[in-house]
Amino acid sequence: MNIDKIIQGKKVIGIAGHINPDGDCIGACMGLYNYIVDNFKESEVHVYLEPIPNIFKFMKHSQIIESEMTENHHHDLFIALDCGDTGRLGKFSEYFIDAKETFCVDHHETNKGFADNNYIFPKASSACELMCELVEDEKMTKTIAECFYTGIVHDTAVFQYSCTSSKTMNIAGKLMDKGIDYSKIIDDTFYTKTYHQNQVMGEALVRSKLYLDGKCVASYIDEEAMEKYHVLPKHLDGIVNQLRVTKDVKIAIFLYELTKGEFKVSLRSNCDINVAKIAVKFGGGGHDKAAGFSAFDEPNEIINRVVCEIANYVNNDK
Ligand SMILES: [Mn+2]
Repeated sequence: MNIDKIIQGKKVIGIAGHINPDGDCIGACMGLYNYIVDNFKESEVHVYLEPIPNIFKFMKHSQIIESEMTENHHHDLFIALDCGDTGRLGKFSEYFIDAKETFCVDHHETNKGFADNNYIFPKASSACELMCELVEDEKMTKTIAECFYTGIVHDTAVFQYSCTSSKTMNIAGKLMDKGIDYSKIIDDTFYTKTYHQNQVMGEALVRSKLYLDGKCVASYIDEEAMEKYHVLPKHLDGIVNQLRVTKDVKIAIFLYELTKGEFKVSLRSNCDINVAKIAVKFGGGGHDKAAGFSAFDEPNEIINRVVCEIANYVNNDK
């Protein structure tokens, strides 16, 4: 499949990613935006995303992102990136439903192919890896490569997760050949944390508890702790990954209070247990090694319910 054929001749194009946008979804949206404005000058393009973290604002033209539906746009083509279903588009699903033609590029196992045309490969590391397959290599500028590289780095946790394939590495190598400052992208967007972010991570680690004979670890950060350390939910990236690398732990659970009383639950697996299946049981979704859902309850109640569910799997796992 070639994305040029899908874009060709479309006057008004909308691009959107999932709610709580991460590096992969932002990188895919901005890489595609830059690709279209460079090569399809007759098209008008809009990118719709909730406000993005400052670390991703280095991506060229990220200031054009529209976070509100101020005007009633009608699109000839609407492209959903890194979204498993229309619900993940949040309010922008209205634009998707209204569009003349739709296209979806995604790597979520739970994606049933909700667009007119779909490019869905659950084995791909990231939506950005799939975008690299869809665009024409000679039209890939350094600017576009920076966006897609950022997405791959974030969804693989710097080529660490098992979703990283030799294909991922080859694509990343091609992006490096475009002259991007890859170590700066990795440091500035992935590893660098503020003092307060490090402190709240410390708090989450101190609070963490082991379950199921040490095969499972869980922790949470509520509003009170976020206030104490002057951080917001979007500043808690990386905590669940640190929990995950606890020795002998197979599954890590991390909760944070998204809005009053509502917790976002992140699950990470180090083994054959598919956490997407567990997340789906609680109304969420994701990938086999990284998944999540939202729940309204006391954090310890939620943890107990998830641990009970995991117990069914842990005993059968090698
Ligand atoms: Mn992704």
